[in-house]
Amino acid sequence: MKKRIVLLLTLLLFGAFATQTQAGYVVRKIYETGSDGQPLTGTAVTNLTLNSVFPDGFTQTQELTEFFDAPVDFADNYGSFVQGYFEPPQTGDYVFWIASDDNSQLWLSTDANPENKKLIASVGDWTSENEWTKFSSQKSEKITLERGKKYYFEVLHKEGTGGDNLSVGWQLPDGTLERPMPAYYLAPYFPAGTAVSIKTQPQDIYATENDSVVFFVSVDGAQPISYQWYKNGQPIAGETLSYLKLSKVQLTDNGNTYYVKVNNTLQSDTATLFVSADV
Ligand SMILES: [Ca+2]
Ligand SMILES: [Ca+2]
Repeated sequence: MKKRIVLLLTLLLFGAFATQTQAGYVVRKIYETGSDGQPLTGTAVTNLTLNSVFPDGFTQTQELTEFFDAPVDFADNYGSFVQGYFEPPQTGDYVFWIASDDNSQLWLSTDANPENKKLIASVGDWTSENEWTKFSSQKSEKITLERGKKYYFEVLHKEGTGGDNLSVGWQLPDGTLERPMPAYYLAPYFPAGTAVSIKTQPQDIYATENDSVVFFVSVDGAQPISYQWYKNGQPIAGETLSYLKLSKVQLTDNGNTYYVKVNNTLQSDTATLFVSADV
């Protein structure tokens, strides 16, 4: 198992993402100033949400790429707010975790509609970065999600002083723990009516046989957004997420080409999978 993790990390670092730093993303809105023009003090989420600067008066934004893991020790006396969608890779029961300094809340909708969101996990104090098990409240109940559907979420976070961090992770139905969660499962929130455009194109991947790889596309625009991946010009049955995971690629896959059609009209660049022997 350890060897596989090292292989995967090596692949992530030197293979799949060697030519790009972005693998899906969400936007974190930062609120540094309250309605009185003073620093936004306090450690409670309500110090953010009950201030009239919320939600439109943010002072800067950050893109969380690669992982759902915000910069550590970014500042003091600020709030942060992330809206987006999870795209589950499997149908079944998921468990979510949130870790943060200071307080935070993770809200998840039963579908793509923000109105159906419910609080599923929270931090009422503080944790270290990626410290997932300090409080029982950090862990959600089991939640059944369907592959191919999008689930709206919100993360609310408030930093007072001292250390600060924020991250979200999950366990897949097959038991795989991804804490924090890779960003290719995430799509950013855009208001209804926002036109669809490709922000990051699929990139060539250089793999070794038996590696698992992920092609992905980052698309801006209002949901619902649909995807269909193609291999060597032919649609791949069931591959209708914003990312395409290929398990255990083989030498016979070397040279295969992949692209994705977004909303059945917008075609991405074509990326090539290169597979070399495991010597
Ligand atoms: Ca701080
Ligand atoms: Ca703190």
